[in-house]
Order: sequence, then C-alpha cells, then structure tokens
Amino acid sequence: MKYSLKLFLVLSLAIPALTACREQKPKSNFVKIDPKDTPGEIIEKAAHIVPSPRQLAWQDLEFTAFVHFGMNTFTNREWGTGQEDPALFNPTAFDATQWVSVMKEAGMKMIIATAKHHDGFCLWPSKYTDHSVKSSPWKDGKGDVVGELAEACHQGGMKFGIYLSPWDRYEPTYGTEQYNDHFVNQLTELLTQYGEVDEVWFDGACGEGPNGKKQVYDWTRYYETIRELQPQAVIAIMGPDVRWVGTESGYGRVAEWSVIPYSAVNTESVADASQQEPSNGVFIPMGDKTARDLGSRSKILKASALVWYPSEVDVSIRPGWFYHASQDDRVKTPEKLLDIWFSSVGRNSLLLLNVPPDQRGLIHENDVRILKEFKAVRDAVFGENLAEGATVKASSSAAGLHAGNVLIPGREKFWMPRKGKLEANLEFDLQKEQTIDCITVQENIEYGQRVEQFSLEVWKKERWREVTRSTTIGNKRLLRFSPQTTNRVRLRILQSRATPAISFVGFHKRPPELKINPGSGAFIDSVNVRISSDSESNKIYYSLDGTVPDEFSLKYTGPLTFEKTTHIRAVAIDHRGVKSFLREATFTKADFKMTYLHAPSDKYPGRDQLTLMDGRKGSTDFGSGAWLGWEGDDMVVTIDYKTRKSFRRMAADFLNDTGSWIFLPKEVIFAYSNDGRHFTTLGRSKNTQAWDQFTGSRKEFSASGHFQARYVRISAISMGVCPKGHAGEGGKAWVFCDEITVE
Ligand code: FUL
Repeated sequence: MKYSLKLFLVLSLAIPALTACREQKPKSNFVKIDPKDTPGEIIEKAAHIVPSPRQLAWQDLEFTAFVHFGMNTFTNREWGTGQEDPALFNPTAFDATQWVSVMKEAGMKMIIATAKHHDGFCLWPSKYTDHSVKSSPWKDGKGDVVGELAEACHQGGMKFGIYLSPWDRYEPTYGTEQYNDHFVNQLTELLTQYGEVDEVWFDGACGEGPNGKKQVYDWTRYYETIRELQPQAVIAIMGPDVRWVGTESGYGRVAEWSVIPYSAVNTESVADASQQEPSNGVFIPMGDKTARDLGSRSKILKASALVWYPSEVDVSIRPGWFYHASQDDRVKTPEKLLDIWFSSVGRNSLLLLNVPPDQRGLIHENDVRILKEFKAVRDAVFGENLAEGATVKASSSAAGLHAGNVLIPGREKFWMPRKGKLEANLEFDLQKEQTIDCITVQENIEYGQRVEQFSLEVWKKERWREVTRSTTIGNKRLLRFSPQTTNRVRLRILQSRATPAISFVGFHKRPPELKINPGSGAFIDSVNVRISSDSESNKIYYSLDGTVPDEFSLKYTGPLTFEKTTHIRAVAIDHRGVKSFLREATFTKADFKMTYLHAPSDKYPGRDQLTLMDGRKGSTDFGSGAWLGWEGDDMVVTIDYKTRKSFRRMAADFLNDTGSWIFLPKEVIFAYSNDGRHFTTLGRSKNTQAWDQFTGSRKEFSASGHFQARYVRISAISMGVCPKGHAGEGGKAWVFCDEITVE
C-alpha cells in the first residue's frame, strides 16, 4: 500500500535568502524523478530534499521515551490475548508526574504512552469500548492514565505522544470495515481530549482479531484524521513522517540516509519485517533489517521519487517492552546505553528508549538509577566541547557562512564552503594540546543531507594522520576513535551531493578505559593482577570489600598479589574527574581438580595446570602460552568441585587457525554429574561455520541453565582429520582451547 501524495505536501514557507550569494533553503520533503533526469540531476534533487517542519521539530528532540504500560504489566506478558479481565489492571501507586520527572532528568524530550496495545485494553475511558480503565478497580473505574500523563507532560514541559495499536485482539468489529470507524473514533478521542500530541506511533505488528479475521487498515483515513486534528504531530513507523530503523536492538545503520526512494515508504514491508507471533507468550524480538542500504547513490538513482523519511531507533531499557519483576537486574547498563547512543543518535537517528513502569505504576528504582548515570556520563562526554576557543579555518566559505560558525550549537549559524565545492576542509587550531577520542558533526539539515564521505585527521609528528573516516552525517554523527593528543585537527569533507552545510563540530573525550589483567579466573598459590587505564595520568582506585570504589578507596600503585579468593572492583578517574565504567573480576583459589581424558599435547604446555581456567584469554597466537592443544583427539575435561555447587552457565573458547591445522570442534557438549560417572547434558553447541571461514579467529561455545552438581564435563569433538580440500587433508586436525568458564 502506498501513501497518498497529498500527505507529503510541505507546509514550510520559503524564507528569503539572507545574502544574494547564500543558497536559498530548499523547501520540499518530496521530489519526483523524471525518467529523463541524468544521474547528476537525480543526485542534485536528492541533495535538496529537506525535512518538513514537523519532521525537523521531531528530529531536534533527539531522545524520547516510550512507556509500555497496560494489561501486560499485570499479567507479566509481552503480548496479551484480549481475553484479560479488566479487573487485573490495578496500579497501587500510579504517578505520571514521577514518569515525567524521571524522563526529564534523563534528558528525554517526549513521552509516548501505549494508550492501547495489541490486547485492546484502553488506558483511557474510551466511549467506544468497555475494555478499558473504566472497567477496572483502579480509582473505582474513574482513572485515566492517558489523561494524567498528558497533563503531567504538558505541565512539565515534556512533549506527549501516543501509541495506538491498530491490531486489536479484543475488539469484536476487528476484521470488518466497521473497525476502521472504531479506530478513527478512538484516534479522535485521543487527539481531541488531551491537548497537544506530537507523535502518533502506529505499530507494525498485525495479526488476527477475536473473530479470526485480519483487518484491512484504512491508513489514508487515519493519517487525514491526524493531520486535521494535530497537524504538528509526526506519524511514525506505519506512517509517512518517521521510519522504523529496522531493528529493536538500538543499533542503527552506519550509513543512515534520511532521503530515500519513495517506494520504501510502504506499510506492507514494515508489517512484514515486524514481530509476528510470540510462542507461548514468550517475547520474540524482531529481526534486524538494518543491513539493507536504503539511500546510497545506487538506490536513489533507480527511484521514481525521493522523500525525506528519517529513522527512529526504538529499544527497551530492559529485555522486554513491558515490566517484568524478573528483569529488574537486567536493566541495560549506562555503558551499554552509551554505546546505543553512539549507534542511534550518533547515526542520524532519534533514540526512542522504552522505560516500562511497574505494577505500582512507577518507574522502578533500578531504571531510575541507570537513567541518572546514563545522563551523567553523556554530560561528562558531550557537556564540554574541547574545540571551544579554537580558531577555525576553512578551505573556502560562502558569504556570511564562515568556519567559526561550527562552534556555535544550533542550525542558525553554520558553515558552507563556496558554492559548488563538494570537497572542503575545516582546520581547527585548538590553541593547546587536547586529548580527544570522539567527534560530533552535524549537517544543517534545513539544506538537506549532503555529505557522502568525510574523514578526521590529527596533526602529529609534523604531518596529518587520519584517525577515522565514515560516510553519512545527517542531523548528527558521532564517531569514536582511539585517544589522540594533539593541538590541530582537520575535518575533511571528501564527497558531497551538493555544497555541504555544516552546523556544528565538537571534539570530546569519552570516559577513561580500565582493564584488569588477567580477567576473572582461578589460581593455585597466588595470582598477580595488573590494572591499567588508557592514560598514565589517570588515577586508579579499587575495592576488595564489594563496595563501589571512588577517590577515597584504595589507590592502585602497582601489581597486586592475591593468595586468597578475591573479588576486585576498580575505576579510573581522569584529570577532569570523569570516572571510567566500573570493572570487576573474581580470582578463585582453586579448590577443584581438573582431569583430561586425553592429555593435551606437551608441545603446548600452557602456563600451569589451570591454564584453561586462569581468566586469561589468549590472543589468536596458539603459541602464546594461553592455549592448550589436542592433536587428533577430542578435548574432554572434567572438573571436580569436591562438593555440590550451584551453576548457571558453561562456556569454552576455541581457536580457528586452519593454516596451522587448527579447527573449531564439530560440537561441544556441556554436562554435569554428582557421582562423576553418570552425566546429564546441559547443552550441545554445534559449530555451523564452514572450516575455511574466519580463519585466525576465536569462537565461544556455551550452554546455559541452572543446575547443581559436583562435577562438570566439557567435551569438544574434534574434526579428527583435516577436511577435504585442506592442504593437510587426511592428516590429524588440532583442537585448541584457551579458556573454560563455569559460572
Ligand atoms: C512491536 C510490538 O509488537 C511490541 O509489543 C512493542 O510494542 C514494540 C514497540 O513494537 O511491534
């Protein structure tokens, strides 16, 4: 199904050019390609497509919140059936103002609430169904989650959006034309009773209703209703303004174009790529569609029309979209969220992070803490622009659009080289030596998305050295690289679709790195542990009592020796006072016995009897001392813990170095026993990789599941002989393992 063209009518007014030489702002977010257009003309057209005013306002929000809350919160499910009793919905301490203050403090700019999820239960007292809060005991049926949240948002200066699932597993009219009326009625209630709505989120998941029928959605009518009632609202995912990035992992495309062929604006393909059916109520995350290139030259040259259709990255802070108490300790860490930030906001997308309230109707303490830490680390990295105070020189500048403008945040002031310059440089003299490991670059997207390739160089030892290079920029691009200490930096635009317009450049330093070496493992008499950071001037602090170390904890001055089982936690603090992420390791005094069915080859004796469990993962150099090898035989290792213990996971790492006749095992079998004779299999992990793939790499095999046992056994089944087609065909194949993990 295609969208109607009139939805793309642009509402922006032309703004007169400031100077005669300055390029006029393009106006349209849609352009037709004439079959007679040359490739050059198509590229030129693509470069002049711009966001509509509503798309631009949305893009500026950068970071928004999803709140999945509803019947599933109380049934502990991800997808309800529609058969749930409304009496189950009964939050004990619902407080929308808490949601707003938590999200605001986290730096989020809008909250999108699941007014109705697929189970059809409405969080507002809709006139058109009884399957809603009005049939629940909550506030004696007088409650209105949507109303309270909208009010708290508007009071708190937060934008407000709604998620209304088109798929409704409760509504009896679903699957008939009447449902389209019903849906428009509900949409109308939501868009007229709750003040300003800035985003309407239509889900891609679509299945059968209670009568077994699927619905033919009247999208055009839905869109027209929204345009009429809330013209500033963007319509996302199954809609014309905002595109689903194609994964729920939080990681967008490396080359993310906001200008793409109009044919990609297609609800059917979104629905196909969306989550289909959960098995036994177990949540299945969506597949990843981000491998598809959407907007490079090869795509747009074949298009019949082009459109501005920016990407939104939706991801949950927990494994599920809805709250489950069992996931309280699986809230994503600030480190993971920062990585997601670089890969979403930093890849020309908006980040829509889901934070699901619990059965009290509050955001759980763990999520609140993590969001605070995530904000603090973003402030530490991006709060200061290390380019501030720099002098900036450009290869050329259009009248009034000089290089220094890139240090001023916002789009109002920006730099543009002279008209027609598709390659251009900006050179920053930082005035003093600075250590940087990350750059922010922004295009002024009011002129379109134009840059196709750029690189960053630092001045070192009397010459320019490239530290990173990438493709698209768009609204914002963040790139990470290894720390560089320099006083001169050069940004090079290497290829652009039209004269580039750069609105901002920032240099930053990420939190310091910290490594504990070796990692967790076992030792016999004693173990020597080194802690290091990426700069010698960073201070390292550690604790041995389980507390989170800070500048008042033990200060690390050199290698530590432990003779007893020890758990260490450490942080590094740099000269700005910015802390690294916490690192920890456990060193266990061996109270177990390891035996081998076939002795490992004495050509590779390892370091000691605990080589396989010393926490030291080797490089891929099998001669490094970290690896043990078996020639022709299987590796069968049994560990006797002397008493019964509780475990949850086993893993083993193997080497693939076929040039040295070392192959991954065909299969690894993980088993446990209480008498050392009868073993129960915890899991079997098969190798699916062809022998001639990824040589020179390592691979972990593992099995998970809670169990109690005295013995564990790991059996890696060798290829036995080198396979057909290999130089050593028929000769004995090696299996190399460097580490076994039993947790
Ligand atoms: C998906 C839905 O099926 C999930 O439950 C969740 O709402 C997610 C944001 O979109 O399509």
